[in-house]
Formats: sequence, C-alpha cells, structure tokens
Amino acid sequence: MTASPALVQTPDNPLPAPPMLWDIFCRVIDNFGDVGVCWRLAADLAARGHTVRLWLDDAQALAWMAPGALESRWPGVTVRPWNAASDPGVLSTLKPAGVWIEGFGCELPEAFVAWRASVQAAPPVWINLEYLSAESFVERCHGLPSPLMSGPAKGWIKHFFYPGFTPHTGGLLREPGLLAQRNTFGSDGRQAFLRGLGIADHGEALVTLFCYAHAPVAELLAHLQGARQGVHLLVTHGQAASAVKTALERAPKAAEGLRITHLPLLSQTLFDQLLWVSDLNFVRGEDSLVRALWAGRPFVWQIYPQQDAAHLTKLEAFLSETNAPGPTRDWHLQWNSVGAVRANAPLPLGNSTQDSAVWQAWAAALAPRLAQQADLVTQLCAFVQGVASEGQAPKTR
Ligand code: TRH
Repeated sequence: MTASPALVQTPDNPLPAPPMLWDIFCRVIDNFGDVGVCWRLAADLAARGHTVRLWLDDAQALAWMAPGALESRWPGVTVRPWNAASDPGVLSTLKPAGVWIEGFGCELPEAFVAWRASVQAAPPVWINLEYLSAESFVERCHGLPSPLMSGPAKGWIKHFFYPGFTPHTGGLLREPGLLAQRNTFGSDGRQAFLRGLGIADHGEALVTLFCYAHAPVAELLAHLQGARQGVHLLVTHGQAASAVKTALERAPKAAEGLRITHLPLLSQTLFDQLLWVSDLNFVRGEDSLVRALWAGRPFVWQIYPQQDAAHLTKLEAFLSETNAPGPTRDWHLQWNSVGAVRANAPLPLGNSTQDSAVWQAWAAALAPRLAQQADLVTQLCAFVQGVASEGQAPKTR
C-alpha cells in the first residue's frame, strides 16, 4: 500500500488541522493512566486550537494531575461527568462534535449515541484510541475501520487508532516543543525543581520510584545501598510509597546509607520535570513510560500486569523494538518478576562502568529517534481529516 496524501507529513512540517470540536470519553479502570493519557490528549488538542469535551466517570485525579482542569481554567477543555452524557437536558444543549474518541475501548453511553443519531448532523469521525504496545499486530490494526452492525448508529464506522513506536503506527503523545523545553531545563532546573518541593539537594544520584505495590522494592533498596555514589530515592505517592514502607518494615536496615524522600502527588507538568532531573527513573503503566522516553534518562519500566502473562509478550516487544542493551534488558525482566533480581545486576548510577554508559547512551538516543515520527496528536488530526474528507479510512501505509 502507498501512503495516503493525507498522512504524508514530517514532525517539522505537520499539516495544519482546522480546529474541530472533540468529545473524548474515558472510563477509569484503575490507577492513573487512563485519565492521564486522555487528559494529555485533550490538553494537547486544545493547545493546538481545538475544543474538547472530556467525559470522565471519575475525574478526581485531575485535581492534582492538572490543577484548574475541573474548574474549566484550561482554555479549550471542559471536563464533564460521564453520566451527563445520558442526560436529555444536557444533550438538548450540546453542539454535535466532529470527532468522538473512545478511550481504550470504553463503550460510549447508549443515550449519547442515540441522541447524535437523532439530530440532523453528519456522523462524527469515531475513533477507538487503543493502548500503547510495540507488538507487531499494532501496525496491522492501526487505522482499521469497524462498521457498526446494530443500534442507533448502525452503518457508521469506528476506526482503530493505535499509538506506537514505528512509522506505521499512530505515534506517541509529544506536545510541540516538549524536547526543547526539556533541554533548556538543565542543571539549574534540578536545583529549582527540588527547591520548589522544599527538598534540599546534596548532589546525590537522584532515583525516582513510580511502581506497583508488587515490585521487588526490597531488592532495589539493597542495590541502591551498594551503589558507588550516594543515592537520593524520590518515592512517588501511592503504591510506590506503600511498597517502600512494607520493605522497610520487614528490613529496617534496608534504608541505611540511603536518603529517601516521599513526594506528594505532583501535577503532570511537575511529574515530567521529576523525570527530567532524575538520574534513573522507575516508571510503570503507559503514560509514565512515554514520559520517561522523552526524559532521555535511563529508566526501568514496570508493565501493567495482565491475565495469562500477556504483559510479558508486550514487555519483550518493547525491549526488542528499542534494542535494549543487556543490563537494561536484565533489569526489566527482573523488575517485572521474570527472574530474581541478581545481587550483581548493575544499575546505571554514575557513568563509571561500561554498562552504565551503554544504558545511558541507549536512553539518550531513544528520544531523538522516536521524535522523528510525527507525534500522536499530529497524526490523529491528519487521520481525522482524512476520514472526514474522504468518508473512509485513509490508508496508513
Ligand atoms: O497509573 P498507571 O499504572 O496507569 C495504568 C496504565 O495506563 C495501564 O496501561 C492501564 O491499563 C492501567 O493504568 C489501568 O501508570 P501510567 O500510565 O504511567 O499513568 C500514571 C499517570 O499519573 C501519568 O499521567 C503521570 C501521572 N502522575 C502525575 O501526574 N503525578 C504524580 O505524582 C504521579 C505519581 C503520576
């Protein structure tokens, strides 16, 4: 297949997308990733001139993740309760949107779909935004249409949109200018960032911990104790903090020689900066992995566990796609409980060893490499334009 003209673009020369009205729907399964991704998408679209209604069944996390979002202080985005999308009084006042985004296969409220089918408006461009994966099925399935066979929207077409790491996928969320912002943050940024949180900087290696409760944190603490350089562990609020607490209750001496600081819940902006200033990032799920990639610092990813260990295939696909070097790969397998955390497995703290240098170089090279593909919002806008103008899915390769 050849590329559709609608999709020929480069990151430096994106096609301008006419501003549209978007409805983004998101159900929070658990954790922060569903709302985290949908919020970043909404905010990025709004910053590019679009108008977004973000319908959430649980918006609580936005209070700290995006201060002001719930009070409509972000121009272009309004956050709406999920149930309001089934309220006839609300529906009667709504302007029909040009695009619907169904976050991670959440089913749209039936009444909302029925309302839209009843008004005199062309069907929206209806996108099912999928989870991120480096598995090969993503390239095959990205952009595929799925006609609706029943219900009030019978005959309408949904399209699958897959984020991903290769040119034949929908790319990764990356706001315009993000890497330039990161680059200008610099070493002054580290000082200012820590000072802003009331944390003194004694020049130790900074390690951020954002993980699930089942991560082998006791083993990590033992590794950090053995590091050549002093370590300051910045523990994110929630499951990571609980995991550290449990590990220290079992072995109080595990904290000796380490400086451990517990962080409050940070806004996404501050969370990104945390990853920029750290020497090593432990991240999890989906969105923080992408942010760790853009940070360009060495990281270890804890994948969200799935039934039948399906997540391990996903982990392997990521490590292969990014050509993770040996020690990086080992740590990922160990951190995800595919093997025991070996006492001698090196972590990239200080660049005194060759392994550290290789790991650091790998992480530093990933951001510019991945930034060569157009970011997700640029691609999504082009895709939507293609569907809207052709009345069908533009070819994705
Ligand atoms: O919270 P997560 O584990 O979310 C997961 C994944 O998205 C997974 O794919 C999904 O299926 C599952 O939830 C239901 O990890 P993730 O994706 O990294 O999301 C965390 C979000 O929280 C991210 O947007 C960053 C944000 N965050 C902050 O903004 N400030 C903070 O202080 C912290 C700790 C997180």
